[in-house]
Amino acid sequence: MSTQAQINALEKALEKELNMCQKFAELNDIKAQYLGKKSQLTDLMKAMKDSTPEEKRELGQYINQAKSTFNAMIEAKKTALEAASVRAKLNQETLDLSLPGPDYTLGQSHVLTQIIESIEDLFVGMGYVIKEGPELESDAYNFEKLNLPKDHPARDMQDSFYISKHTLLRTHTSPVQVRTMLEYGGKKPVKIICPGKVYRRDDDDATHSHQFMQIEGLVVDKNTTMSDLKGTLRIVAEHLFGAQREIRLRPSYFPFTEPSVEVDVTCAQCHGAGCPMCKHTGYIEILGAGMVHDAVLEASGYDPKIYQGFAFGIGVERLAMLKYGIEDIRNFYINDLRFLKQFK
Ligand code: FA5
Repeated sequence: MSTQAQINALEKALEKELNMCQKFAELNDIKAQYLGKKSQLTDLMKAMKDSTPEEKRELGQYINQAKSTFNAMIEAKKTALEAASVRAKLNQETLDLSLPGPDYTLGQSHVLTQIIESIEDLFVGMGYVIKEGPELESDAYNFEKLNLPKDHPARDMQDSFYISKHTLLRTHTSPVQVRTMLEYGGKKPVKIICPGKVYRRDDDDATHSHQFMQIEGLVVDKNTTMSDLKGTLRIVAEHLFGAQREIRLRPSYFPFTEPSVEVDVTCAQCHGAGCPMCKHTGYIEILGAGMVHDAVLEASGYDPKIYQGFAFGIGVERLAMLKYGIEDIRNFYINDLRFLKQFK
């Protein structure tokens, strides 16, 4: 049989085998059988060695042509097998779009975060800048520069957790007043609020916690007056509680403000009649405030003859309790989802 005839026969045989082949593994065997070292095509190549140069050229051409034809046939089969396998997989994985999806629960911010964000929005809208300060604070910033020298009796108002002789967990957010005024270098006006955690050695009860949150506010400028403070506090109270809840300013004492006031809002529980939640006073205290003391302005680089300021420190938990009528401050910290989910 001529070489050409043998090649034709091989091609037919290959075609037949490929038609029957259903698996990739079989395809590899077929390739070895028709194109490998022990294939008939290789035998034909070897047999060429006894031919004349003329015949060699002609036979070589046939054989090379056959090689690329066989390769192309095998590759085509490979592509067809791959496509069939993808089709089969897709058929298996069809989605049933009518099935209900998994039941995800959408979380929400903690109620205290919601209150803080709402107050931040209010103040940013009035041109205030939001500042932060460290929770681990120096005695100098927490007390001394706020007109509370060492051994001053008013330090007893805020029992503290000392970490070392000069370092404590801040008892209020007021040190951020000092930090900001020093940062501004006594030259430009200040208009900031500062939310954050504070710590005191208070005994925990329905309205006191050893760790709670405050929002400090500070405005320093020329011609700042007590009526600016009062107007600002009224805006805060109306923003949170609406116009119908009463606020009252009580004269008070803070070493870092003069004059000083404490601001109370009518109790959410009894609306002013008196109940255990408000200790039968009808009001709950929400913040301390006042005009920044000259000594504090001076210690922070501001000349009190040119600049005046007002400041306030809001208790965030107390605000939330008043807003939503929550009876016990400890509810905020115990992570009971039944409680937290109410504030979506
Ligand atoms: C202060 O902390 C002052 N730094 C506030 C201030 C700032 C006055 C600027 C003047 C100028 P006071 O100790 O009253 O003040 O605390 C402020 C508010 O924090 C209180 O009105 C109350 O709402 C809240 N608060 C105080 N102690 C606790 C506590 N143990 N648990 C929860 N909230 C508290």
